[in-house]
Amino acid sequence: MAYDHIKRKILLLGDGAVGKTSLIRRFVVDKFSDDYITTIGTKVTKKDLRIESPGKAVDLTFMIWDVLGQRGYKNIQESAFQGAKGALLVYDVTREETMASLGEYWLRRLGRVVGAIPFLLVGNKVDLATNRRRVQEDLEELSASLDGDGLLESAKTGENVEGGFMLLAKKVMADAEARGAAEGGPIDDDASGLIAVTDQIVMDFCGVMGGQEAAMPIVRQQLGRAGVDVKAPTVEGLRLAVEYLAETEASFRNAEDVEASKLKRLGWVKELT
Ligand code: G3D
Ligand code: MG
Repeated sequence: MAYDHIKRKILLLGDGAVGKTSLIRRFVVDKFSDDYITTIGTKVTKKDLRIESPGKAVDLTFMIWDVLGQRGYKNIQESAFQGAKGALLVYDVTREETMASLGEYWLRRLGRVVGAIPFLLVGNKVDLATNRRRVQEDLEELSASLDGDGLLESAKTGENVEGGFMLLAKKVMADAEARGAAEGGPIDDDASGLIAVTDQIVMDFCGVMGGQEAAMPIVRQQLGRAGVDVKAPTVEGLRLAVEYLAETEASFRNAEDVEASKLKRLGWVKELT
C-alpha cells in the first residue's frame, strides 16, 4: 500500500464570535465551552488525520490556524494567510452580516495573499436556527455566488464538524494532485520552500557526518552529481541528491539507519508537492 505523510496549513476565517475557536475545539478535543475567550492574534492547533482511499493511505497533519476575526487587523491576518493550503470560511447562521462578510471581506483578502486555494463555507450555530430550511437555502445561495461547497454545522452539538474538516482535507489533497498533474509532475515553483528543504537535508546529513567540515565536501559532490542548483533546487534534483547521499552513507552506517534517513528526507521533499 502506498503510504504518505504530509503536513498542511489551513485557516479558519470569519468575523468575530462566529464560532471559529469553538469549531477547532470541537474537532480537536471534542469539547464545547460557553466561555468566550477572544482569540488574541493567532493560535495554531495541530491535528493528525488519516485519509484512506483504495490502495492508498495518507497521514495528513493539519496545522489549523485560528485567525482573529476582528476586522482591521490587516497585517496580522494577511501574514497568517501565508502558506495556507485551505480555509474554512465560517459565518454565524443567526447573524446575516457575518455571512455577507465572507465574500466581501474574507475571501477577497485571502485571494489577494494566497490566490485561489480550496475552501469550504461553514454556516455555524445551526443548533440555534429556528427555520432550518431557510438557513439551508441561504447557504446554497452563498455557495452558488462564491462558487464553493457549503455545510451547516454546530460546534455546540458537534453536528458536521468533523465532516467539514474532512471534506476540506479531501479538497486540499485533490488540489495538490491537480496542481501536480497540471504541471506534469510535482510542483517545483516554490523556490523558497525547496531551498528550505535543501537546507534541512544538508543539515541532517551534516548531523550524520558529525559536522559541516566532514560533510560539505560530500554534499558538494553529491548535489553536483544530482544536478542540484542551490539557487534553484528542483524536486527531482533533490530526490536524486537524497538517493546519492544515502549511497555514500551506506559505506559507514547500517542499512536500516541509512534507509530511515533517506525516507525522512524524501518526506520533506514530498511535503512540498
Ligand atoms: P470565534 O472564535 O469565531 O470568535 P467562538 O468564536 O468560538 O469564540 O464562539 C463565540 C460564541 O459563540 C461563544 O459564546 C461560543 O460558545 C458560541 N458558539 C460557538 N459555536 C456555537 C454553536 O455551534 N452553537 C451555539 N449555540 N453557540 C456557539 P459566548 O456566549 O461565550 O460568546
Ligand atoms: Mg476565536
